[in-house]
Amino acid sequence: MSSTVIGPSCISLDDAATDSLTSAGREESTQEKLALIIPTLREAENIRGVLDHVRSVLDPVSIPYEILVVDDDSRDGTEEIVSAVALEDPRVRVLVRKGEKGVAGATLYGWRNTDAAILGVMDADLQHPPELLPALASAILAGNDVAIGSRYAAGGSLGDWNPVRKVLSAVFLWAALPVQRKQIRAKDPTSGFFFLRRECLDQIRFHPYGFKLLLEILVRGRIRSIQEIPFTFAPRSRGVSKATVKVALEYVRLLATLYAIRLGLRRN
Ligand SMILES: Nc1nc2c(ncn2[C@@H]2O[C@H](COP(=O)(O)OP(=O)(O)OP(=O)(O)O)[C@@H](O)[C@H]2O)c(=O)[nH]1
Ligand SMILES: [Mg+2]
Repeated sequence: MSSTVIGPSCISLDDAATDSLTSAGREESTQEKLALIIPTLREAENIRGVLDHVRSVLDPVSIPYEILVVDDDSRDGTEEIVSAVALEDPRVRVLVRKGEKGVAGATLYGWRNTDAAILGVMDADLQHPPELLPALASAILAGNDVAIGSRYAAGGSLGDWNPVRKVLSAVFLWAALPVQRKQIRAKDPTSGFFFLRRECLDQIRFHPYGFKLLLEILVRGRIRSIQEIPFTFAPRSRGVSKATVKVALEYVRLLATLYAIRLGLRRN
């Protein structure tokens, strides 16, 4: 199934405005269904492989699931490839956003368009190993609110990143430390590979800035427990990186917003 949307600038999962969810759909969210979002921007070379890989590891897990590819109007064939897979497998859907960019917004948009109680996100370029998905799902089913694929937990690693990117990542991490609540402080709060319970996001309007949605969830979500599961960040499978200076600046903007909220200088 394919659909096209234009989204808002501040996003909550409770807004009735743009969703395709019905009230009946919301009632079903008590089921332990899992929805995995894969945000894409020009990932035509990777998307078929990641969909096949993800389904092969989730199929043996005894939990109903769906995969939503949220594509920001790539026009490189990504939409067509996912639509073809969706014809064979109704658990796969593609949503195309027009006139919007950004991983955080795309992820929130996907979560708004599913009735699943367990929500997840992973990259399309196989840098996040699909083999970790069952462990992330199990961590939520075991009672944790958030399960993080963690590059900084013991046993995890950034892989073959160049030294500049490693230093930048460490600075990002350090800058995010004080804004997190002491009880809920993750080793890898900027990971893009995580699962959580939908109820943790109730009544919160998120800022869809850049790539680091997890940090805002940790700071502002209704979270009592997290589990981090280590992994090694793999090299990009194919295609071109979308991690640009603009994305780094979006992170600074998000941090400034979160600090202002924590210090009581703004409400949202
Ligand atoms: N929908 C959507 N997806 C995006 C956007 N920017 C990046 N993505 C996707 O988000 C994921 C992460 O982007 P990457 O370019 O892989 O970023 P990265 O992993 O930090 O950088 P590399 O290590 O160079 O790959 C990929 O699946 C991208 O296709 C965007 O604006 N919209
Ligand atoms: Mg990548």
